[in-house]
Amino acid sequence: MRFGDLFKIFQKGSKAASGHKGKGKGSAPAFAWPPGIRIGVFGHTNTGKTVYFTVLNEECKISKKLQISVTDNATATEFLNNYRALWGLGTTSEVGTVVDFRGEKKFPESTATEKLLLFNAILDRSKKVSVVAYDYPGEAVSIAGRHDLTDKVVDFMAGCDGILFFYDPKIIGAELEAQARVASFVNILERLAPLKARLPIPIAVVVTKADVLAGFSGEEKVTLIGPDDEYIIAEDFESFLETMLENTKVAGDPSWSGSVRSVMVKLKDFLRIVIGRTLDFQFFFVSATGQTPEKIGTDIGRSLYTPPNKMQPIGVKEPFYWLLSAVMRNRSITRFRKVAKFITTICLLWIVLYSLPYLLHFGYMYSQPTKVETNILRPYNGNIGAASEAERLMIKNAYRNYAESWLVRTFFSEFEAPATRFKKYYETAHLKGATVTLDQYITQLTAMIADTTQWPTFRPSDSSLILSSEHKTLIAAIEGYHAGDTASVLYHSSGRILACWKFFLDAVSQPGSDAAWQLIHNQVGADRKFALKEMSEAEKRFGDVLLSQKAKKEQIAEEARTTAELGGWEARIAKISKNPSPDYRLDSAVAELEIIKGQLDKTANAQTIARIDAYIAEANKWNDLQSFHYRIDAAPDGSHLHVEVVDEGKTPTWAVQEQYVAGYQRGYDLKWKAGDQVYIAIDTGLACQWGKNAVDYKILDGKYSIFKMDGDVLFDNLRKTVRISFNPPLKKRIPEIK
Ligand SMILES: Nc1nc2c(ncn2[C@@H]2O[C@H](COP(=O)(O)OP(=O)(O)OP(=O)(O)O)[C@@H](O)[C@H]2O)c(=O)[nH]1
Ligand SMILES: [Mg+2]
Repeated sequence: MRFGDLFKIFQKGSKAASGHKGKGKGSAPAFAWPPGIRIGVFGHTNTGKTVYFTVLNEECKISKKLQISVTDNATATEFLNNYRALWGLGTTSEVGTVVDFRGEKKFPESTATEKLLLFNAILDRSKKVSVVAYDYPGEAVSIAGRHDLTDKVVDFMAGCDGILFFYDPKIIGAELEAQARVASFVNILERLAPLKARLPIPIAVVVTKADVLAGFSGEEKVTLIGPDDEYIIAEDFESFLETMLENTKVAGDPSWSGSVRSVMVKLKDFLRIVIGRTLDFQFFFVSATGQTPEKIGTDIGRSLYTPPNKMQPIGVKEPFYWLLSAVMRNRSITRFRKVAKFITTICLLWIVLYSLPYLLHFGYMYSQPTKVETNILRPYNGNIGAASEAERLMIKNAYRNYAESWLVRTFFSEFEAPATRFKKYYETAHLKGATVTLDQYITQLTAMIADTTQWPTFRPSDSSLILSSEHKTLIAAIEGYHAGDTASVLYHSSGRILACWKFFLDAVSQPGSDAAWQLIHNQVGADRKFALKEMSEAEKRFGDVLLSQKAKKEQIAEEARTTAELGGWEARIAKISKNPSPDYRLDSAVAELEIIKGQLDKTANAQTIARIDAYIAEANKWNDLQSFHYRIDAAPDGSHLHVEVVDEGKTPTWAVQEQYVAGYQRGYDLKWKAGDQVYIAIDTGLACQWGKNAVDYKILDGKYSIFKMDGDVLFDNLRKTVRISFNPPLKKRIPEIK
């Protein structure tokens, strides 16, 4: 089969697949028709329908191409009666016997009632189909007047799988009648496919009684449109006519050519409707009798003929065979198209279903958490520490919703773990900063406990314990963590530290008691037993130092003894010098030395008084503005600082437009006096307003705030540390009693 042929088949198939819904379309059908391939023979009265069906049945008994076997009694009886009449076989029935004998040959009477013809047809000995055909009085389709059966016949035709239009060439001379017949068939076609829509079913013109046409010579004239000319059906009527007449079969025989032309000209209104609207079209010339019957008289409206002596049907099977083949081809193509459509739908459905999760995930869900995160953190330069609690929770929830969504868990599980990590990060982001800060407080407290000179002062006179402002601030800060969520690690850790601190204070206020130290020992041991896992390194060190202090306590007792032996005030002076706390050395120590000075004998202890005075003078210098030189040893990458010293309670103006960076060897200067506060602003990006609206601030307060600048300065929100060192070191500038 050539590619072109294949294309044609598809075009034909597509016609059948689309549009034709004749049977039972819309409202409930007015007439019920048996199932099977419905073949309509549309023919006016006397066109030879009844004779055709009879001869067809007879012909197909012995044919290989098309076999017909009648399936119901009524049809069999109808065929048999007409057959006997046409072939001139009579019957006589006596009791028990039926005998054939030669009878009068005659054509059947004009059909008076409808007859449903049911039979099975076998095409090419392989394809078996049940066929429903219909014989009826031709008047029913006449345009001239209404007939009882008109609606029924029209209904049958409208639901047909294929139609044969029977045309009687004998009426060619009757111009009006010929036109009326064409018009009534065009009516039917309009019902099948209104306007210019493609005709959904195969249609053929069957010129019956072709034996009366000049030049009709036999089988080779039966089918007009040869396989090579089929394309012309898709063109227009003029081209069609021209091609048909040029056809060698026709052209070779002038009288036949004339007959074909006159038939086609009469049918032009019909052909104009059909040509160009279908590829399933054919034109047949058939004769049921072969020879032209002899006229024997006239009846109302028609001449009477007698069938020829020998019935030699020509081309009777062809139209039926062609029509059934076309219907079946269309059916299989329709089936194929249905399967193709089904597969296409399944494929599309699969594509949509398969890509839907991807579209949803990558087109929408995937970007949701990062969008929320970016939008919230943009104003803070990406610093979560600067975001509020609600904002942090919003980001956390966005990641949680993403990670826990059904879609991600089902189809994109590899994204679940990273999203969960982000969620966890934002869950504890605030805690991380807090943990770092708490650890710093713990480390400071550990340093105080480690250094006995920083212990709270115990006054044996009234057994009172004096806590420095540093002690108080630090403990208050740690107490701040022992609030809120009682299940948090911070709550637990601060709780343990505070408990130990209480025991430590008891121990300090009972210098001679081992029991108090034993309690500390027990407490630290218990904490480690139950909570070692959640202890930070800082807390562990805190415990270590507390435990070691029991041993130190012995040492202190020893020192105390030695001091007592050395004599009162010298020992007190020595103790003062040992205390490294700037607050103590610059304030409390001065007050204490004044007291000692008052107790000393001016002449006997003149030298000592001079030493004390020198010390006090040095200490007092801190109350005046002094210059300090410092360097920034380390700071977060790309960051710079702004530093402003203000009087207590004042706010910085950030008027100095300078940026201080880590590693600048020449260092920086500032002027400071006791009570001043130091504001340090840190900027991490390029945007800089000389300290205004900085990424984070550190305010150093307290009377000797400058000492807080010496060493690590933690920026709480940023959770980054800046290391600053003074030159000369601040501790070296604290006066000593020489
Ligand atoms: N020349 C010729 N005449 C035929 C042929 N077949 C039928 N006729 C004539 O046409 C007449 C009508 O044939 P029918 O088969 O009864 O026609 P019909 O279409 O059934 O007519 P209604 O039943 O009235 O609708 C016959 O009586 C014959 O005279 C044929 O093959 N050749
Ligand atoms: Mg009839």
